[in-house]
This record gives sequence, C-alpha cells and structure tokens, in this order.
Amino acid sequence: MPRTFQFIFLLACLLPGCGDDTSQPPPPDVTPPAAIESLRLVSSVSDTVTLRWTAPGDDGGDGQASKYEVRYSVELISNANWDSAAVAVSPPAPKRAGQGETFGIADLAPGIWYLALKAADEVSNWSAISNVIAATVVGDVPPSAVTDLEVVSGMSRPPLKVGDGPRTRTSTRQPSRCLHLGV
Ligand SMILES: [Ca+2]
Ligand SMILES: [Ca+2]
Repeated sequence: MPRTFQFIFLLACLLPGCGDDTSQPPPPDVTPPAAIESLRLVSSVSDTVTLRWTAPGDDGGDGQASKYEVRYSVELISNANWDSAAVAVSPPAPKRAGQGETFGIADLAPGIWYLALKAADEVSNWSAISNVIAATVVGDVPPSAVTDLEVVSGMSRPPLKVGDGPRTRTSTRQPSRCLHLGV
C-alpha cells in the first residue's frame, strides 16, 4: 500500500467511530414462536369443528408469527405422530401476539378427533406443539322418527251459556242416525 494511503487509513482509524460497521447484517432469527397453550374448542356442529387460540409472536410471545399449521387425527397427537396427522387447509394468517384467532375445519367424519397446531416465524422456526384438544363430531344426523305421536285435543264442545240450566247446553251436534240393515 502506498505510504499516502497508509497515512489516510491510519488517520481514519484514529477518528471517532472507527471500526463501527453499520452494514453488518442483523443476527439470524433463531427464536421460534412460543408454543400455543390456549387452543380450545368453540363448537362442534354437524361435520365442522371451530377452534380458537391466542396468537403467539415471532420470537416467543413478541411480534407476529408468519404461519400456522393445524393438524387433526383420530389418535392423540404428539411429537411422534405429528407428521402423520392430517393437515387442515387454509389456516388463518397469524395476527400480532396476544390477539384471538378462530378457525373452522369442515368435512370431518363422525367420531372423536384430536387437534393441535404449531406456529412458525418468517424463517420457519417452528414452535413446539400446542396443547391438544379432543372434539366429538356427530356428522349429519337426520331427525329421528316420531314415536310418541298422540292426540292431545278432540272435537271442541261449545261453551255453556250463562242462565242455561245444567241441562240446557246448546249444541250443534246433529241427532244421531242409525242405519238398520234388513236381513
Ligand atoms: Ca423474525
Ligand atoms: Ca423468530
């Protein structure tokens, strides 16, 4: 290096701020969203279950996660079988940490289903599995047959008139007629 440049370089390094390099990239994001512990069942109607939980953050409980993955299975979900559980389509985009999320899964067969979810940040740091909940799906059940049908009122009788004697009730009934069949 020419001496002139050496001098300029040394002089620059004596000035305040020498060595500060603001062009350094930020440290990599290695912190996943916090595991969701607030998953709960809102309703199970027909073949659809509706879930609700509180959004985690990008880093633990801070910020905003980037995506969810909701899974369901007829077996209790754990780390061992997470990958084999069915993936629910079109989960919601995460809101900011602390806000409520609602999501429905339709077309479930009748039976008991276990459900759980994970959240990930923008570099796919995945959280641990949420709490696991169970939902009973009844499916589309037709109305049961009526087995207790009965008559609760017959022909109405005209009311008694005030002043009529106990045997002077008015009636519109026609005299009964008998049909005699000759032999
Ligand atoms: Ca991040
Ligand atoms: Ca993160």
